[in-house]
Amino acid sequence: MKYDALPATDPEVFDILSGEATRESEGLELIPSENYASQAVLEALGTLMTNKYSEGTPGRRYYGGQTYTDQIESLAIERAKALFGCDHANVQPLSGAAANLVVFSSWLEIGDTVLAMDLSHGGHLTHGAPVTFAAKAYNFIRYKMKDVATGAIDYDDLEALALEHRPKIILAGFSAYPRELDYGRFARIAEKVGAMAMADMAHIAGLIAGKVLANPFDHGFHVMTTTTHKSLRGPRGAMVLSQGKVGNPLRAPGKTLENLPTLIDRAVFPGLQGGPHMNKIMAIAVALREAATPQFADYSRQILRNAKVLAETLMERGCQLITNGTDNHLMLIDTMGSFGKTGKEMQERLEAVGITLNKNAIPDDPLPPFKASGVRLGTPALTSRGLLEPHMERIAAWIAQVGKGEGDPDAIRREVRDLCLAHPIPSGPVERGN
Ligand code: DSN
Repeated sequence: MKYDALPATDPEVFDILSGEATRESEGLELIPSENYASQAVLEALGTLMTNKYSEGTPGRRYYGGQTYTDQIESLAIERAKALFGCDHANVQPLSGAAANLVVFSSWLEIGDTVLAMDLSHGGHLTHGAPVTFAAKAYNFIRYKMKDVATGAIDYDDLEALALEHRPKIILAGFSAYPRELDYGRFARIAEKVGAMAMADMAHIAGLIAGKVLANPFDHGFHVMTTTTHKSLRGPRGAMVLSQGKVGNPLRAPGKTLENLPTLIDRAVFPGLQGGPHMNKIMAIAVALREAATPQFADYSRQILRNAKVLAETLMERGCQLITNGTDNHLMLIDTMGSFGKTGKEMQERLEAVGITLNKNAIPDDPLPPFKASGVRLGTPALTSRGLLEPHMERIAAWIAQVGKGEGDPDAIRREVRDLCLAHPIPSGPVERGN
């Protein structure tokens, strides 16, 4: 992309931007929650829509001058509803953590119980890890994988936990779980105990949009949260999607599932946030349009094909994968078990050859999270730059070489850069304009 004013106004900032552009262009991005937004998304993000305050929802704002903010937010909402098949979308949450808190605060009273996946078994920090505000406000009960070798969840145990603790929310979702969930079973358990069925699909929203993974709404879920920048490939933001009657509490007050859309809107504003970021909402609208195309469905299929080959080749080359494979875009390597190296050490050694991934806890990890016994990796960003199955085999070989301390790191770095330069990132280089 070309920049006219920035290099002259603030050369220091432009230098930092150029550095990041080089890093992204010349290195392989394997963090499964990261991706490359398209040039169209970046253009929408960098607009004067950032100038406008617009607390409220389309048609019900607190400040004047909302003709175009109403248009763009309504467009984003309609596109989100159509893509994911739901009654309502709130596109204002600033991040996935905020979106999850929106749902909790819309539905729960302080002290109420939530049943969610344990952090070291793949759940997310915001699903009740003790360090979070939500864990201080609500009572989280955690379920785990029954069998780490396959990733299987014992749904009879889950049902027994639900019957014992009577949660108000049962949360299905993850940030480090490589297997598909049985959403129908989750929803039936939620119904049995009168709980809301909530999915956090931040990692897999693009794969649901591309129809290569199951959509929890097709299985009776009431609400889903997602970020917009992972496999969905939009700007950094989030959405809360729900079933229910839009505007209902105005006619029939109360915390009922029918009223969910309005409870969620009110939890966003005035409950937790102020003015929405309209430039970001404009970019979300663009990303949602892109995600509804046949090309995006092809992209989603390729993410899964690439992940299968990456996982299989890693295992052939001596990497122990948690659950022994993947059904989605991500995988976890037990680096202590595979190479006697902590996740931190593997992350640093791989970064030195131009491969970025993140250290990650493995189930019931004895090491602290800043060291961790594993690394997490995935294929959405690799696939966005057009890399295919044969490239996954090469990448797996580099990771295994680094793990075993084989090969010349400088030579690997050169090969990684060559591969990257042959497959540019979608938004192209950062360049000076005039
Ligand atoms: N930080 C995101 C991830 O990497 O999974 C989730 O918040």
